[in-house]
Amino acid sequence: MEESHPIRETVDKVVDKVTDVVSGGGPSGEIPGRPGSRPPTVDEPTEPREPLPPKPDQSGPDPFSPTGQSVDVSAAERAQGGERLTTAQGLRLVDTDHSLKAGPRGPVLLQDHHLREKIMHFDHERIPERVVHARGAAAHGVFRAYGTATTVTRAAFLAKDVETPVFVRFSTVLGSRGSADTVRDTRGFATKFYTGEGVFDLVGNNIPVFFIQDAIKFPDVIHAGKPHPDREIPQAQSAHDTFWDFVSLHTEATHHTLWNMSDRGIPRSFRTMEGFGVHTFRLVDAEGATTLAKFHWKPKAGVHSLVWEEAQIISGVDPDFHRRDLADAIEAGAHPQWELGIQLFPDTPEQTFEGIDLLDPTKIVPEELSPVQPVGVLTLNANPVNFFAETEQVAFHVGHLVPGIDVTDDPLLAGRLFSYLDTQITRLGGPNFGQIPINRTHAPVNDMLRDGFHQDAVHSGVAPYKPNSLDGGCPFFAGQQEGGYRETPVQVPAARKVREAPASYADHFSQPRLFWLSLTPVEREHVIAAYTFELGKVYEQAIKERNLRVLAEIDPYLCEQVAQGLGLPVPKPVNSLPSVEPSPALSQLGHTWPTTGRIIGVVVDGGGDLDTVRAVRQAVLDGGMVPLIIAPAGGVLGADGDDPVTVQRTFATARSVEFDALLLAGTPAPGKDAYGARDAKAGNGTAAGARTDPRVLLMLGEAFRHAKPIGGWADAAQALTAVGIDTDAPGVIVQDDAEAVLGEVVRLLGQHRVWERFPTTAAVV
Ligand code: HDE
Repeated sequence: MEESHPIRETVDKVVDKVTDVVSGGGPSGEIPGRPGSRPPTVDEPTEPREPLPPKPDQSGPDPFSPTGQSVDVSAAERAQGGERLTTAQGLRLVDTDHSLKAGPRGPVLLQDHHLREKIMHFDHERIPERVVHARGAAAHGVFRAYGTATTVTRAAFLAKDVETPVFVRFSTVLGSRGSADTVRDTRGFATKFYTGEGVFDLVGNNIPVFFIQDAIKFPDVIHAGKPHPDREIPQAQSAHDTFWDFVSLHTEATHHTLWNMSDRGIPRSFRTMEGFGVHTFRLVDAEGATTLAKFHWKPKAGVHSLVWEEAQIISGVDPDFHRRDLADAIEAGAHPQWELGIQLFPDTPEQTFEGIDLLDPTKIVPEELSPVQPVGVLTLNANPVNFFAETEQVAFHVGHLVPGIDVTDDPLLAGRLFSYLDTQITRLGGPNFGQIPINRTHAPVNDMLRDGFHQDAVHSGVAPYKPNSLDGGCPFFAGQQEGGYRETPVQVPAARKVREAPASYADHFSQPRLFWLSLTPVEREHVIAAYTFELGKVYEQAIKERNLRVLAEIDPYLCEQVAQGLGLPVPKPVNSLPSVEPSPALSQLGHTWPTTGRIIGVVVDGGGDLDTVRAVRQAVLDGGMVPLIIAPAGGVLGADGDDPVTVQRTFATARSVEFDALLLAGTPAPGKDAYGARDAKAGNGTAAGARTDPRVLLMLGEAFRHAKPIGGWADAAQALTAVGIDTDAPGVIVQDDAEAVLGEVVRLLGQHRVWERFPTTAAVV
């Protein structure tokens, strides 16, 4: 479905003006990844021209004033202007490559104001990265409400067919800004809705529970997860002593940790992640009646994860895997979509549902007990124009609420309500971060807040206080009818001041067991492998043993298998295993999903039947997927004909992990660079008798191990046999008819992986 972003039209018009110089058409039908909106020339350009517009798939923050007033310029017009290089003050410059010197070999002069300004600005280009969630990627989009939530909330943006612009930022939690995307970690899923009633931020994660039940422990859990403070290793991962020390001493972390060790900790892409608001919120309808609710984002593409070996290879081969995937998908027109859903619970004084404490953020409510009811659809349809201005400077806050949505007394949420404003003071340099374009509300602002660093608004009037007479008493309060926000007058039980948690918070193991039992055998194998890997990286024996004791409280088989991998004795559980009902909805397997935006690698040799390759390539594009041609060398194939085929990857640059499925147009002979000194992946590739390029064999072996569909035609069977893959193995399709092969491969892709390739041990079945 094609959704249009509000300022997309303007950008499109600007782009139209330069279509005569832009090679190719729009984004669809093209291979994503073109770096600019106009291809470069080989020679350094010599003719002055206006700055280039953004690419057609990109869009900046909507044009609103610092006080939420609409501004009648396009985002493109708010970028740099003029065709000549200037200083920050607009002074035109004749040179920026040489400092002002007393002679060509003389000392640099202090009077060089241009050098001084240029270096001063550069010296201050960086701002502190987020203390958590530093690594992220974002996109613009639109949220369209179904109207199904109006029975429980008066939030105007949830009324039928209302369209609200949004900006969504995905992130990892532990790593620094430059860390790899595919590490095992929780992912952030933060959405800024620019509603007509003010900004609403839904700042969630891809895991529905959290490590701790009280915000006061947040610095502790993060200190434990971050790299060790002495050597600053390891980066962006939990496989180290301090993390496992913490989670085994605070067993409330067991549920979240188990999710991290499951496939949810290594998503295939942001597009295939669920999102969760985690806390219980309070919805308020037009009459003031309240309902408790949990928010869920359901990806239309289905929940899909990497396998661990893939994740590790990608960390080296393409550390930007997730951000590239998101940007490429949007550029290719495969706009990712999620449905927003809510689970609803009666707002009773106990704030529990079926015995589950709704204020405990380490607990879920299984969908089988309370279904997720869809309330609208989110479509991401534009990439940011500038990463720093938008993705880096966006500031989310759980306290950005709109009428109809209120918070509850979850103590973790309370800490967050303080934290998200506080952190921006350091990160974005003062209290006016709400005026940075990406953070600007689309609702008029009249707040009586004044001055401060980076004040962009020019406030008029002399009486920013209330009541006043000098400014005519303005601004006035809003009654509820005018959209005034009123906190729900919830009854607070009479109590003593204590530093204590409610008794129900002491149950740390029933829901981890519920999650474990809800997984399919192959998903459980992955959990066992993840614990064994991570605890295997722990140095201290005592910490490993303590974590095995935690696993004993979840499941004996899980504990025994991990203990076996660690070479340690199996502890007995202290408590009897809780009896719980599994929730099949928690498994990622067993469904079929759309394949839009999936990536298919097509391995070709230099010669061969190009017409078939062209036809397959077109069929992949027509199916909304991305074909990447992998050949012995770069450039184009069939350059002398009318329809040359551009090569996207070579045997030297390609690695199986980039592709969701592989197609083999025959068996390519060793390329000219297929020898170890040039490309170690090739090993001794040109050894006498080698008939297939060894890099292709490596790709096939990995794709097979990672349970990806593999198809082939012509003499493809030869390469498969050379690497020891049975052509009758599950998910291996070799036939003469290439398009039939593609059809079957795409069908298998709909199930995400060829799961039959992962036989499981009998005991977990
Ligand atoms: Fe955050 N968290 N958090 N968090 N969080 C931040 O805010 C914090 C928690 C989440 O893309 C920070 O602007 C505390 C739960 C996301 O910009 C900071 C506590 C959940 C993002 C902060 C939590 C989240 C953040 C760092 C415990 C899921 C990235 C920079 C009480 C429901 C947003 C910033 C983005 C970011 C504090 C727990 C999600 C320091 C104190 C639970 C997705 O304010």
